[in-house]
Amino acid sequence: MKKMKLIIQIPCLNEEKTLPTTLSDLPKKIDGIDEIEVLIIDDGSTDKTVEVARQHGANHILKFTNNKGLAEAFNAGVDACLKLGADIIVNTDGDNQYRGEDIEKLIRPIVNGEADYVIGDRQVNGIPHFSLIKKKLQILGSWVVKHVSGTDIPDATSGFRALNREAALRLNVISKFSYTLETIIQAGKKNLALTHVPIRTNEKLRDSRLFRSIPSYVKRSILTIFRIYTMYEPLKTFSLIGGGIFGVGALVSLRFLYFYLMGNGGGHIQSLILSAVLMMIGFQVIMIGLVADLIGGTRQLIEDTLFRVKKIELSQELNGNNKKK
Ligand SMILES: Nc1nc2c(ncn2[C@@H]2O[C@H](COP(=O)(O)OP(=O)(O)O)[C@@H](O)[C@H]2O)c(=O)[nH]1
Ligand SMILES: [Mg+2]
Repeated sequence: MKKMKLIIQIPCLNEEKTLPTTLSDLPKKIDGIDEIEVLIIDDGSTDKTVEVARQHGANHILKFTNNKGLAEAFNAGVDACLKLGADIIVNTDGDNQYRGEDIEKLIRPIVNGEADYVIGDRQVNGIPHFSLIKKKLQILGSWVVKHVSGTDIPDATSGFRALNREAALRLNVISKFSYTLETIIQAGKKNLALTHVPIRTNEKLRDSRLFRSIPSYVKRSILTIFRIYTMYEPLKTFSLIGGGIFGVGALVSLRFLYFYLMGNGGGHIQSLILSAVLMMIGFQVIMIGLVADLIGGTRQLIEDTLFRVKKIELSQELNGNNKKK
């Protein structure tokens, strides 16, 4: 049977204080897994994250010269894991928020061949150190993501996730802020086998760096969801917006028609102009949707090509590595 290799990746921004605990908590052995390695992605930390990671047994370190953001770190990590021959990739946080022992539970659906992508569900409602507003926002956000992606993931912003090679090769993160929402929507739209398992969280060791202020967090999340949804459902999105504008225009024109038939059309030329303008704009927006839909078709082909190119690249790279050995 083929050997199974698990790589645990941890994106880090200045985590020298909490990284030792996080690393020592990671499992050394899991049933059904032959090798476990750890990859640290250091996103331009200005503290001793890299030294600490080395001292505490990280097998691989990917170091960015400057801060590029969590989404890019996640991407680069997944890419590196694939090149290192990972069959399963687990992402966890450097602040010891998640529990190493839950990794076994998290990867089980993948090991059993039942899922491509597994999200750890923190059961946000029960976390004592989350404020009420943070809980409500997480739940509302997850609800939106559920509907937009057509999946049933209860905790969309969880950073505790596992993916197999198929998912790792298929998902292409493009947003800058965070990979969490985007990869769920993509996985849903690309029909990957997505599932979730309940996990526990540890007490908070420091404040969240991603959830700095509520308005900025909400704004960025809404933008990400809208953008990724539109990317995969351009015609629906634009038709809805265009249809709405056109509909308002049509109602205004009905109003004009009513006055016109009552013999009082002359006094309502403004309504006529407004309705014509609205209907034209609405129609144009729908047409833009058609164009976006055509571009979306091209994107699908490009993504498929990318998938195949990555596979070829990886098979060459892995063969090369084996020969060197
Ligand atoms: N690569 C990268 N990682 C980050 C950045 N900000 C936070 N992180 C990491 O992302 C993970 C989650 O961040 P955290 O501040 O705990 O946010 P939380 O998920 O809301 O608790 C941690 O491992 C951080 O080190 C960043 O700008 N770049
Ligand atoms: Mg955290």
